[in-house]
Amino acid sequence: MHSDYSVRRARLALTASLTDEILLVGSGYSQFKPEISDQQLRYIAHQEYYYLTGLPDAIGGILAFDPKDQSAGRGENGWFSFVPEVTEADQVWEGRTQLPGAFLGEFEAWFAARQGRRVVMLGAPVPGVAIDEARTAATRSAYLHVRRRKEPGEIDLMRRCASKTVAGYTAVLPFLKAGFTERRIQIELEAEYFRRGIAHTGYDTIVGSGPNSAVFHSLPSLRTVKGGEFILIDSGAELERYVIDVTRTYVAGKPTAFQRDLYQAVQHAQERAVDRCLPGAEWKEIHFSAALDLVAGLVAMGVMYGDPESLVEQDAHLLFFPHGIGHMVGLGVRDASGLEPGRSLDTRPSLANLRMDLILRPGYTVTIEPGLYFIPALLNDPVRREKFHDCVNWSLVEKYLNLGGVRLEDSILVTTSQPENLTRAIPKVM
Ligand SMILES: [Mn+2]
Repeated sequence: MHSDYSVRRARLALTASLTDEILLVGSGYSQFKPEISDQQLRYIAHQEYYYLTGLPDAIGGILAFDPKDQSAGRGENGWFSFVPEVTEADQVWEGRTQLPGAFLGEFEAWFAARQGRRVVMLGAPVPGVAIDEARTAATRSAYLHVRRRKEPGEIDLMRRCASKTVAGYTAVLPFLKAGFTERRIQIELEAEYFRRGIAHTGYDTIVGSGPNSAVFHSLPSLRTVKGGEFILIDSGAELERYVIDVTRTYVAGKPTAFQRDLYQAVQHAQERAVDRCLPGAEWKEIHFSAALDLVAGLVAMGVMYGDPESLVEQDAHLLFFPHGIGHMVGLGVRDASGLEPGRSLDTRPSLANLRMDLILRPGYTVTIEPGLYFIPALLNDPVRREKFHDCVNWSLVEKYLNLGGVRLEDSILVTTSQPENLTRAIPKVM
């Protein structure tokens, strides 16, 4: 992406409104594999650093800002970039080349010359530096808010991720049958991404068949799919650190009436939730409206009993929909979620898994991912069975305890008018 990072840095400097404090943004360190090995885990620069520099592999890099140097015209408007000095070994073993900027070894003197001043720290921690906790928290909150509205270049990258992901899901359709393993499905899906120039998936691909479709982070196993089982795939391609987040649920063969009803309940809730992604919308309301729609679906199916609104008020939806409706996505699969500036955390237990409390605005990219699951760990719990004795058709639940679940997830761009589903073209087949 060709982005003017200096504009982003200037915007942060303005937002942080620092007078005397030093701002440090750490890229973070690489990690060796926890074994006797000279191999390192894939390095992922902290997104708060990457957003300001575009440097994906400045290991240990520090971006520093001194507001006093800004007014004195030193550095690049007060900004200084310290990057690792590439050694011969780095060149020989890793093929690294020297990045522009000052060497990290010069940071100590730079920092010592500013001794005694308060430090605000973003990104990954810079070791050995004491920070002003309150100013750091406030600055991070303001920075997150600045990052939420996506620039055209960021949205363009997400569109390109989506088109590669369409190709992957399309290529895998012939393998969504009895007899193939979850691993084979992953292989066919990801091979298509890689053929199309993708270097990484946006997150570890989830493939869950049968009961595994109700395990949220079920990594692909050697389990062989049986006829009539759900196959849930949660996967998205990554380009230049930008990702989309998509889930589809399929059936190996012909769905039963019950599977179809469950699927349609989720699909209906998802469509309505997407339509609600309008500027000014409250995320919590989108979440609760979706919970209401899902519960209404379960009541219509005879899985739950009672008035949907009252069931949601009692948190009965958490039996079958125990996660949030979605989160921000873009620069990483967990992008700048969190709180609307000035808000404090809503501690209702039913919101424990909702990753943000925000008002939607044009340029925000969010996932909408309702799901309905039969999760034995929750549904076999005697406390829940007692508490919701009259709300649930427990004998029906008993019958479907191994069915798994359905989730449908798309990445949505909030605009000034109707929301745009960036991942609409990824096939939904039921
Ligand atoms: Mn997601």
